Amino acid sequence: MRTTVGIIGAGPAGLLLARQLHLAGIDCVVLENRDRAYIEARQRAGMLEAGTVEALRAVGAGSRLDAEGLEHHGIELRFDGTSHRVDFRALTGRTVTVYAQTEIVKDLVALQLAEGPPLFFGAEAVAVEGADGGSPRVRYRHEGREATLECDWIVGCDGFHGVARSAVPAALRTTYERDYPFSWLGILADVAPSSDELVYARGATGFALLSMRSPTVSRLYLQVPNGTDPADWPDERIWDELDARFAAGSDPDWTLRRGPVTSKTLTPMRSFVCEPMRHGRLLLAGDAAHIVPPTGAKGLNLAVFDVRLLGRAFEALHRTGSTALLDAYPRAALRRVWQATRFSYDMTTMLHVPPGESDFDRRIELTRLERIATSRDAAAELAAQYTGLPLE
Ligand code: RFL
Ligand code: PHB
Repeated sequence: MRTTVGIIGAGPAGLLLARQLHLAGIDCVVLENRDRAYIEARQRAGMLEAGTVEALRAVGAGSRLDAEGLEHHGIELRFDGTSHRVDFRALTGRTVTVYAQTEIVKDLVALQLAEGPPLFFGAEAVAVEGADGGSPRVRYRHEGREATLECDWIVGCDGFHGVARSAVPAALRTTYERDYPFSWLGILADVAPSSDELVYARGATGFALLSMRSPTVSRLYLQVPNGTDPADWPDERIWDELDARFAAGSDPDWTLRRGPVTSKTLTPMRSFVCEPMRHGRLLLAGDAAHIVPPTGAKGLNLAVFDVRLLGRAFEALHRTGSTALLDAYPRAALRRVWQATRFSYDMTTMLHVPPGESDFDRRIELTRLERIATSRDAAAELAAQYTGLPLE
């Protein structure tokens, strides 16, 4: 098989890129090692920057998002017995939208299966070869057979555990990494969200986040030790701990609504950046090149930002023959990646309680939160980062 752009991975990055290329008249093929049901059910992100919403609309994937997405004008920070609202609209003029990653994937898969380009499920890329020459190729396994996809360009959108990154020779690759001494236990519950906006809480015993998927489904997260077995957390224990961490908002009437828990997952927290994001005719995008802890709600938004740059770069190449934008891609993408990495790190360290935290460290983190709660300048910086920095 032969194509212009071979895309590995049908997560949000690979699917959106395929759609952009298809609309620009550039042919491509997407290889995805899982099946459709699996990728459409994988519970992950929920909070979209305005630029992400625009990118989805621009490729014709905005109709359900516009009908069902929940526009949010701010978030609430709770710590030290008080609640503070960060008003994004007042501080930046921008808003964010709650719309689940599962729904974005469903919308993009439906479009691609209806209109093309080819999307192969159960197609596992095993190696990227020839990236530094003129004829790169992906070797993959599909329906029990080994096959080769010959390409002009390859884009690795295969997530953190994919194979594309390893095709950048180790001697040319630098990785920056930080693990955190805690994980998130995430639940979905069939109950109306207890707040109209997201609540990020630093309780005495750790972090908790109240988010949502719809007016009838809540998404909640709880900081737990690394290696926690979700089976050790029966529903009652989760609700009691969430209650304790969300307690003590300024509103005495606030209560956490409980309901049937329909899913429980554990997510370790990691910061990871791989440089460069290009090797010859191989480009990396999304989680294949970088991971942020989810506290800043940036992972999916960064993946979308990467492929917006790539979409424009391939379009320019197609129209004018110039690779200038492709050449500029790694630097442009990494500038934003590092901003988001710093922001996610700050949100994570400020809101979590690491094991053995000293009194001094606790006071420092509370002081950072208090500054955001009392200074328009400090709140505006959080709001600018959370709602998304401008495209350039
Ligand atoms: P994905 O979504 O991991 O997709 C990669 C795809 O590649 C496939 N694949 C392969 N295919 C073929 N051959 C191979 N060898 C392959 N190896 C892998 C995989 O099956 C998969 O389909 O990467 P992509 O597209 O870069 O998208 C990134 C996002 O998924 C991720 O950054 C976000 O989910 C992160 N994230 C959040 N991001 C936000 O912007 N806002 C949020 O609110 C937010 N919340 C979250 C999150 C991630 C979380 N978890 C579970 C890590 C909350 C959580 C709990
Ligand atoms: C989510 O709704 O899953 C979500 C929202 C905000 C975050 C992380 C996850 O920071």
